[in-house]
Amino acid sequence: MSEPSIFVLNCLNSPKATLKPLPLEQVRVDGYLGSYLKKAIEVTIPSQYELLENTGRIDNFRRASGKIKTDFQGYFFNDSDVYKWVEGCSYSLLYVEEEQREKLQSMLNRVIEEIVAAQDEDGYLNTFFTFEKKSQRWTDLANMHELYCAGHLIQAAIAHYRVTGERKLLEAAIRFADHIDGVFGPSKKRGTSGHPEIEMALVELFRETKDPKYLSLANYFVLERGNGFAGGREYTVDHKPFLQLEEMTGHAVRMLYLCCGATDVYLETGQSDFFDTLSSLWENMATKKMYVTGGVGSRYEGEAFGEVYELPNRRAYAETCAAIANFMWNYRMLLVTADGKFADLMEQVLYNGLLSGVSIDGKHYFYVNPLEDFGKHKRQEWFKCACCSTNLARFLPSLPSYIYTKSDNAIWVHLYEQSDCETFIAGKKVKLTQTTDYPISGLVEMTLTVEQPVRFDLMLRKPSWAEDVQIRINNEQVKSEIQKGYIRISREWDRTNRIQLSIPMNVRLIESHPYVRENVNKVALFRGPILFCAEHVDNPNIDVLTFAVDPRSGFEVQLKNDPVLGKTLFIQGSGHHVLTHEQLYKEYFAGKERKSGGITLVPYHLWANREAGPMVVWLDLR
Ligand code: FUB
Ligand code: ZN
Repeated sequence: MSEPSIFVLNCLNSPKATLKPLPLEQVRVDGYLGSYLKKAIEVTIPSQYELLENTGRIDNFRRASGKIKTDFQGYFFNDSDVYKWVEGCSYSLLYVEEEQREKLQSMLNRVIEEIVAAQDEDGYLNTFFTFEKKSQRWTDLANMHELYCAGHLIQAAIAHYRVTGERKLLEAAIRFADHIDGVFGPSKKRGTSGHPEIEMALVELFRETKDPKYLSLANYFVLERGNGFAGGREYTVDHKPFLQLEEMTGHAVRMLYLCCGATDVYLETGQSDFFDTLSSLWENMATKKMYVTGGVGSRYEGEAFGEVYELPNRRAYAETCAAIANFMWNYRMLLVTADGKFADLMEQVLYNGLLSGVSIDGKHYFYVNPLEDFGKHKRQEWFKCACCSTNLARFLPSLPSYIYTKSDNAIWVHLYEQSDCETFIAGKKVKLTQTTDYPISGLVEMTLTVEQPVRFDLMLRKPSWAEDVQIRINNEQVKSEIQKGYIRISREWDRTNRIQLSIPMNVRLIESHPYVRENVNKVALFRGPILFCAEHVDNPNIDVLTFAVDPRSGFEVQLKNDPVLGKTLFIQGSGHHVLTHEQLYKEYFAGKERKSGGITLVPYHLWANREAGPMVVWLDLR
């Protein structure tokens, strides 16, 4: 067997990577997140293959290679959906038994054959810019997504090569990357993409091939922003040079993909001004522009970040792609810094504004993730712009990557999840197993096995929301030191060690900054990392939108087996219901009639899987 080497990000040799990812082959995930992974492989990936065929996305490649004569179908950036699916399907091959692997492999081979056949002699590959549109190549970088699609191709090809060892798609991606490198640069055609994405892809291609020209090109594309080549607009993050950015503005996915790419460049080059810019952008987003779900991009108009504290609930945009991008950026910042605040945010967005994007059946999606609704917002099987659905198809199969990392003399646990991993620390083979139903309970039983007694650190994330995390090692309570959000356990480990972690999972009431005017005098309920909401289907006799919760009467948590949602936590609270008037405006009257009663809440990421009806996250306070 060859050395495990399948990384989503291979930054083992990146000078600024404090933490190193573990290869996917060394991690098995089998709990709450594992159920999403399994569904992605069994349902999402195969069903999306059919949709890619039925919506003409794969035919666009057949058309470009001259195999069929039809019109181009759909949006000009539809190639990217196929590439994202290839990336997710490639990772999926790792986790399945032979029969399923053969099925996935044959879908993948068919798609890859069509992609490769559509490539031009000179390496160019984009099915929109063929035939009569050929002369328009690279003429509208601000709007036409050629570099964006190229980025997704490169990422898909690297994933496919890493999983299968087959070079066909990788060679095509390299030919296209070389073509791009031949066109763009400071002394060639100047330009940068209206939709970032190519930057992180080129850095990964540098990591894969070791050819420094790809890193230089990525660096160039980041630094060429602000010179008007991508439209000069805030929307395309071309209004200022990257190093002068201070605020998260413009199109959220574009902004976040740029931050991911710039962090990747920093991981390799260590240019400190990159990191300073990224840190202040992160502060701006995490403290002033992010929903409690971890979702970002509050405006429909331009799918964009709003002003500071502009976080409307019903009109929240919070695109699923932006949640995925937020996770991806925080993961990169975590690799640089080993600071738990980034892993906290990964967890926050994952369990709330990201998993909300996919239905419990694995084949319906949200593009937009509001925090309040009148009952009209429903999951869809597909979208004309399918960016979010296919982004979920590529992201979910990469989940095992984010649970553990290692550093010179430590193994790190970032996410609690039934799982195990194997790696070498201090030259010794180490196996770590987590047995837990987290986030249903906060109890995590770990077994750490080493070949021979050896000294190293076990770094366990202490969620910032958990006051008092208890740890027992081999049945003894231990005192531990906290280092940037991680519990550091430093010792010589016996061959077998039992670690028990108890994370308090009490119901927590969260309020927002008073400048988020919509949330004044309201609270949101969390239990552990999970944000709850109230849906009409669990509360048929009350109006959830106007219910006022009374925190003094306490909350009860129940684990129930819901026919649609499966094993699910519900929170019961009580309060009162104001019997409101029907008029839009009327003379104020203080002595409103109130009716006491209860309210049931369900994890936000599970909403809209059952009967449609109003939903609310921020509850009025009694
Ligand atoms: O433009 C490509 C993708 O489509 C963006 O990332 C999404 O926001 C959607 O507009
Ligand atoms: Zn999207």
